[in-house]
Amino acid sequence: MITVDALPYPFHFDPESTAIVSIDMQRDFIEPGGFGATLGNDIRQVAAIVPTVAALLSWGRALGLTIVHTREAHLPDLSDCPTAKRMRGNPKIRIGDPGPMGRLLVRGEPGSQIIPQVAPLPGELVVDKPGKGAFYGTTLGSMLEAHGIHRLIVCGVTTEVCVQTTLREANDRGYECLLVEDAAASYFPDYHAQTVEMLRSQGGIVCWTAPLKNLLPITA
Ligand code: TIU
Repeated sequence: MITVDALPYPFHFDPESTAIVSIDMQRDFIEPGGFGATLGNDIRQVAAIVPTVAALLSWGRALGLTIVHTREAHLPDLSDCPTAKRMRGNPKIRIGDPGPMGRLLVRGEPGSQIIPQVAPLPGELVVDKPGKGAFYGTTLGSMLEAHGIHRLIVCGVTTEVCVQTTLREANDRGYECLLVEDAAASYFPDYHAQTVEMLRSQGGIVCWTAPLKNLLPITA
């Protein structure tokens, strides 16, 4: 077992049973004109973590971890998008509508593609998810089971929405999870900080947290 200096206490993992899950690092959340921007958000907050996520993925690849990428993206006929989700808020364009990067939050459209700096390499797992959590409506659970994965090292966007929902889903399914604090971001820095604090409170009620610098010294 490898030990990471983490909060609220050290996190242990072995490379064979651990996956990095990189959540929704797609153009729709990070680039101008995407879903995140249409909701009125300042995308600079989330774009800032791209180099940190890239460094985390490089570290995980060198260590031989399983790498999973998720994308929040609906079927082209929107049959997996509840009307309630599509109608929520008051955006200029809605899920499925044409935008500067193709149809918003739809599978296969340019906006649903993971940005090049943190894109999947051949052989890495990619999960399209209709919800905020990566387990809901996907085969992620069975994929992880097939790979013998029991621990998840999690990064991506946004901390209090898809990252937090995925961590809670994973926790309820028995996975031990480490959130890499500076490899996750919210459009709202305060929400990020509060979510990190909340998740690791009460003795790590949902997960452990650590900054990337605590992982990088660990080498194969
Ligand atoms: N709006 C927001 O903060 N996030 C999302 O809608 N999806 C993800 O977090 N990926």
